[in-house]
Amino acid sequence: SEKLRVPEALTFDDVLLRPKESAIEPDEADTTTRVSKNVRLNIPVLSAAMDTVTESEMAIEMARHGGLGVLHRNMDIETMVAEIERIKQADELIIRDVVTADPEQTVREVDQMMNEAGVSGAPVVDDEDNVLGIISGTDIRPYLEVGESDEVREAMTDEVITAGEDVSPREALELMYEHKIERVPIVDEDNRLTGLMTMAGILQRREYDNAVRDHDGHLRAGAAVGPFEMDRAQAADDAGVDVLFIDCAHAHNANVIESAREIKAEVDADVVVGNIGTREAAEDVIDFADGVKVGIGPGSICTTRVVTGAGMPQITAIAQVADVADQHDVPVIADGGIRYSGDAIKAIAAGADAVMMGSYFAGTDEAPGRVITMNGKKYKQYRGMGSVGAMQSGGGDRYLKDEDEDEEFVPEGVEAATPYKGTLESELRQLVGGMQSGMGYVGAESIPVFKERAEFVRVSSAGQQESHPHDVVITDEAPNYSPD
Ligand code: RVP
Repeated sequence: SEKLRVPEALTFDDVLLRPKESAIEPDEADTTTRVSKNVRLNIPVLSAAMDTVTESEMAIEMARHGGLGVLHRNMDIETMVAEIERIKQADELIIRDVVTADPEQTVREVDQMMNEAGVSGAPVVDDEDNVLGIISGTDIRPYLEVGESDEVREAMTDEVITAGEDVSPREALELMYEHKIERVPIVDEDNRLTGLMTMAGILQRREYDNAVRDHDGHLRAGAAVGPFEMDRAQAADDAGVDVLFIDCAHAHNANVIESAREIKAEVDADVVVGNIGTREAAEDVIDFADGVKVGIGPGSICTTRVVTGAGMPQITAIAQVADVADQHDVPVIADGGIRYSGDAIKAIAAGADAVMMGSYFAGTDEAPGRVITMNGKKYKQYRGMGSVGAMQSGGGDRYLKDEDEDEEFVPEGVEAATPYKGTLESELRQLVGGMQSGMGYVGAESIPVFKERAEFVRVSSAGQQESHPHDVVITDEAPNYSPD
């Protein structure tokens, strides 16, 4: 029958990269890429918009290491705005939320205040924010012994070194070294306090030399919005988000596309549309999308394919979408199903510019939620946004069109646990290192070259068995491999 003349679709385990002549050392492979038309990343990696994966803590750490975190939308709009602001202020050189002291406060009060705020010094200002002095732990200590009810005015250093708004980090550091101080209040022309620069802040920022930042020097941030959530999109955009991700399990839908188009017209941020998994879907969004996201059912916690019978194996899905996206110079993000660094680089070989991952990061310290212990092993919670638990706390419309409270959900995801992994930084090092080695095997010095040069070979199930460790008993855990 005609019906049964069906095309083949492949996924990660069906293919391997064909090794090619190479003069590329893995650590020379350049991993910079684009996630959307106007946003570049230093590593081709995004953390998933899921409530057990990405909140501000994850997003900050992702951006510091060159990738992008996409905030989930199981939070109200105000919370999301606060989260975006937290990311944007994270590595701010000039602290705007300055803890200040009053000259009439007692030394004891200020000591307590600074302890509570977790700072070790504070500018002393009058009612009009004029800087009168600066007080630090060192100034206070002698008073705590003999006169803790003395006023700050007595204890503070009144010859304050301040700087203007336009001071560069280098100039500020020079001032600090020269005067042996650790913080410089920033003032306007009338000597009124507008901010504070600290040595710790400047030095910390230097550590993240691979960070991705916007034009103002703030870390890049992504956020998910429902296809019909114009209010959330506008609020996130006003808060300075760089990339908005239309978050829909099946974006190839006329209403979703129309609404995504309206959102795109209203915001400054780039708009990535997803998820899709076919050539035709790509064609229908490619005229306005700044990026497209691919993945119908590959996610580790996803049951879409078994519940609905629909889906598209991920390597084929990526390749189909990339065929269209390449012609329009629109970046492609491969979302879901990546278990190993090898899968991630295969996704790029199939045509993606970057990969989004959930389970890979859900077990890190930076993911929301706490570590649980089962049978002596440590885990963190990881759940699908289409699971009963996640939908009950707000994510329902990703999988259902109308959110009727009384109706029983038909979940398309499960609630699970994933092994606890430690810091995101070390996970990223393994992930990106493995991807770079893949680029080395193909002889590609950059992602665009790799996409051109990479070829697949088809793997049989015998070949797949051969790929994994076999005929041995693993005695020590590798940092980048765990048997399924
Ligand atoms: P994985 O990296 O395989 O854990 O997959 C993560 C992706 O799975 C997410 O980015 C999202 O596209 C998809 N997802 C999230 N929730 C669900 C679900 O409940 N079905 N699927």
